[in-house]
Amino acid sequence: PLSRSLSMTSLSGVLPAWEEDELPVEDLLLFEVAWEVTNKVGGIYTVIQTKARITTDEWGENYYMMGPYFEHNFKTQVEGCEPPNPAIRKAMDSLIHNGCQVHFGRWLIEGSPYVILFDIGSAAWNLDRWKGDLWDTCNIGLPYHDREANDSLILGSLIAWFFKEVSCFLCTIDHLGDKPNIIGHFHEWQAGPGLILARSRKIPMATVFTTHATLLGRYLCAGNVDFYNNLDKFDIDKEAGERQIYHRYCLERAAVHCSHVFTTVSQITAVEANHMLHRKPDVVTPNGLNVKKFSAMHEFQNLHSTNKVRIQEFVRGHFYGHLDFNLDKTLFFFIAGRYEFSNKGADIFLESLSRLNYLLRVHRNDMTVVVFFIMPAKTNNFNVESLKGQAVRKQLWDTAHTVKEKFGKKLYGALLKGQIPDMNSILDRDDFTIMKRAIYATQIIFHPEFLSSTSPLLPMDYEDFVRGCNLGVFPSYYEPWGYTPGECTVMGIPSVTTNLSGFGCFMEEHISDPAAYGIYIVDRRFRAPEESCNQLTQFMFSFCQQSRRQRIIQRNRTERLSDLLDWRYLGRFYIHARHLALSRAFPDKFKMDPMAPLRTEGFRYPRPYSVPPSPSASLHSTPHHSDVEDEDDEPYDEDEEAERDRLNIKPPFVLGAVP
Ligand code: U2F
Ligand code: UDP
Ligand code: G6P
Repeated sequence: PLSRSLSMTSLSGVLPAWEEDELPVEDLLLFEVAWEVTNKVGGIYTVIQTKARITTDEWGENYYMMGPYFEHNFKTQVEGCEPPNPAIRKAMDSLIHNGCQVHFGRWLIEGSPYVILFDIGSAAWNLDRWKGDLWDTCNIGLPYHDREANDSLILGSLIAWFFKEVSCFLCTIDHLGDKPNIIGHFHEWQAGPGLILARSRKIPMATVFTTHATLLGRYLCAGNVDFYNNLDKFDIDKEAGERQIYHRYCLERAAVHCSHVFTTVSQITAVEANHMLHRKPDVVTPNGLNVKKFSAMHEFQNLHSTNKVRIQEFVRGHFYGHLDFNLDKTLFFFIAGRYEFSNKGADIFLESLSRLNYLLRVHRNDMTVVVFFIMPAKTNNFNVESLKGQAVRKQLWDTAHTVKEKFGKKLYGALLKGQIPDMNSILDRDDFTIMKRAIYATQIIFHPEFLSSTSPLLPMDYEDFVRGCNLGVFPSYYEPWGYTPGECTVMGIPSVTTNLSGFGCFMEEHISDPAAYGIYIVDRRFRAPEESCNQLTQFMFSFCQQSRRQRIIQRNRTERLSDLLDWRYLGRFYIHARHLALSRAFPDKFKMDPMAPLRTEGFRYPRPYSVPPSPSASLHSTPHHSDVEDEDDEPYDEDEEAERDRLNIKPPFVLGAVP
């Protein structure tokens, strides 16, 4: 959803150029397999969908995505058509003649990639036989009740069968030994069986397996375990068994070990995979975005402004009757993602907010912070009242009651003694604290659904909402990559991330002074939770102390990092992985220097030109420092700073050297 624009400006000269030998794509067929092709479940959908365009640009008609067929998804997202390639037509026919449904079309997203979708239900009658095959080939048994694992086996069996047919057909038309070679790129354990079966049947193809998280890592972290300090101590077979995921973990581990090239989405997940799956990834393939560049430099600032007005309207309605704060001096923070309370760091966020509240009060800061929790949680039914009336008002009502009771008792006591009580001391500090807390609590808004423009509560699309906010806060504990802060970045919205998230580590590695660019990285690796909370509080507090002008300048800087997250830059890691897989599967035909270093290592974005050398000073260092919130409200033209930053980088970077 981030980008629909086809007119893109070229990438800035800041990023390192990297020449990978071009693959003869006209003599190759690339298949990318994932459960989330045309099927939104979580973050893998974002990967597949945003990457489509650069891949079709490179591969044209020789690129196919494969996944499960669901009627609704097909009807709403795919335009059915005839496969242009006879090998694919033949392979599909072969499955169809054996009673399995396979659908072909163009996925209606940017790049319009071809998709081949397999109807799981139509092939389910083979399940028992295929379970037997899986057992015979690799001794992995799937339990009767695990629907997800059974479905992944059906999909995998169909896909391995399909590959077999394609490769047989290619052999029959091959006269001079010049038949196209096949590359299969499989994502996550649900795509694992296809890879395992294709390899065990010795189908001639190069394979890549990418994992976006490890099963065990996710389970262990969600279970309140000190994960990162004990990576090498877990008895992984036992842990998997105790969590009833032993068979899934076996599928994952087998796919990892069967692939020619194994990749993970971040360095931190690479380390995790080495311990949880016992293979060190060959390549790290970070997640990119399809970045939309506006022709007008300040368009994203204007969008911030217009969407902020919409959020302000919502807040006005939400706090109707008790809106005792100035909306012009109000900042909007938010967290969004799956409702994994501690994995996503909602726990330390809440704690830090209460500390922030304290700091804002003791420093008599006149800013108000309104915080949104956008997380799909269980709801019975929801309407405006359920949020506005029930939850929020009830809490205020309860507090008022408690205080009223206490007040009444004291008043009664005084009257009994024939006195009129001192009104200044009738309520003590604690009473004020509960009242403040209740008022404060009303400034957290929990939105138990993902956003949509048709929602009756906050009718905005997620992208518009993000644009209207001031800061995204994502203090995750378990986060192999984490798309949400990256999405903020390309929209020019500052965000908080951690050094336990793939994204946070990536930014830390490639930016000299991330905070100056609006990327705040909480240390959750080398500090106790208590200290991480304090650090997060400090980040938020400093953010609140910035003037409007400083925020505008910071947004400009944030947006300048977009190129680093663009698939046009990050897609090269996929290119590298495919090349490596070909060189391992077909060493006679595809050569590659096994020692060739990844040429982006050591690259770093320099500190913005206008920021003094000390990082601690960076927050307040802007070309025209101003403490006055409303002074000079027009967007600061930062083109000059951007240009100077670019010119200052000569040469853009030195290979292998960290400045
Ligand atoms: C990784 O994220 P994933 O999307 O793979 O995480 P999963 O837990 O496997 O899938 C998302 C889950 O969220 C649920 C959905 C899935 O179980 O049913 N869900 C939901 O219940 N309601 C919704 O509206 C949306 C989702 C990884 F963890 C990230 O760090 C990476 O960024 C990502 C991409 O590499 O892969
Ligand atoms: N998201 C969304 N609507 C919302 C909130 C979030 O579509 O209201 C999307 C967000 O844009 C991001 C994804 O949900 O692409 C979450 O991905 P992330 O990598 O942060 O976490 P994952 O769910 O993959 O662990
Ligand atoms: C954009 C607009 C400005 C507006 C500002 C608000 O930069 O172009 O006109 O003043 O947003 O920024 P703030 O950080 O206060 O939400």
